[in-house]
Amino acid sequence: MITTVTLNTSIDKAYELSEPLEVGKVQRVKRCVDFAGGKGLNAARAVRTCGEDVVATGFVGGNNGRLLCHLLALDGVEERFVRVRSETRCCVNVLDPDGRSTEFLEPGREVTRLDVTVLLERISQLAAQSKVVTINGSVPPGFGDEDYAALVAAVKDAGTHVLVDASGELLRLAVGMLPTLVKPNADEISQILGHPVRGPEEAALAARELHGRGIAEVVVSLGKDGAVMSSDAGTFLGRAPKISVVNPVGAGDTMVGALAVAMARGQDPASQLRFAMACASANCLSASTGHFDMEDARRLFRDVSLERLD
Ligand code: TA6
Repeated sequence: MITTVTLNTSIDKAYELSEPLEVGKVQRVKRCVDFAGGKGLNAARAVRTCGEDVVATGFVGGNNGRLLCHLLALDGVEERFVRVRSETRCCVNVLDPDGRSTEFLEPGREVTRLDVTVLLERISQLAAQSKVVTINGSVPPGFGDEDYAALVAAVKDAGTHVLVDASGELLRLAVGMLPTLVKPNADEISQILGHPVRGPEEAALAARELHGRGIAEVVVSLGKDGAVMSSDAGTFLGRAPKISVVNPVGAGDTMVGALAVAMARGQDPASQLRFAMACASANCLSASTGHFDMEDARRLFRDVSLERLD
């Protein structure tokens, strides 16, 4: 089983426009679809699509929380959320006719100390039953740095692999806890290291630097330029075939879900990267946020190139 932790869940609203987005104008949305969102739920759907058992946990509350659980049930994902009094947020992804995506991410609503205590207990229980736990995305107000460190520690204490997809101070905190894997993008890892990271070569050096601190696998996603991974097995550059992107939102989250699947299946790091890139690319072919067709992933897998850099 794989558990995904989404502390800041969201009703993700995808707005499809018939005209380009214009600030200051009134624009009618051609098509609007709601998804159970938050990075860990995109990852959970990816795990489910790959055919592995997955449980989603984190915080949900209010009417949005009830809608999110309903949408997640339709996705076939089991949930063990902690119910809180505050309302689950919304995030809006505006899709231009040319495929450009503009996201508006709400901050999330406050959780209480009791909510945090219940969540940490839930994590310990689920981690003991899981091969891999992923911790994805931002945190709501009321969930402090020490709580985040305790969350990573609870998974490690259960002897379970922990994959973290975070940014800014949360990523810095997670790196200090030496998780099994982190998956920053180039901007996120440059923030941690304090210097710019541009392109595959610099990303490889950055990944090696974090790996050298004791993180078993460091994956740096590079968007259309692919992704690099540094591990004890070596450093690899994965490139996906060129595709016509429909909706890129959730591709990074799908990558994390697929990395968790490949790790749970005992695949070696290079195979994990190749599988994850195929799934992330397949995600970009789907109009639905954080969804992909396994047949697309299998077809794309054959064309993902993997180059060993050291
Ligand atoms: O990566 C896409 C996405 O998961 C959106 O679906 C939206 O939920 C957003 O990220 C949430 O990001 P955050 O960093 O606030 O957890």
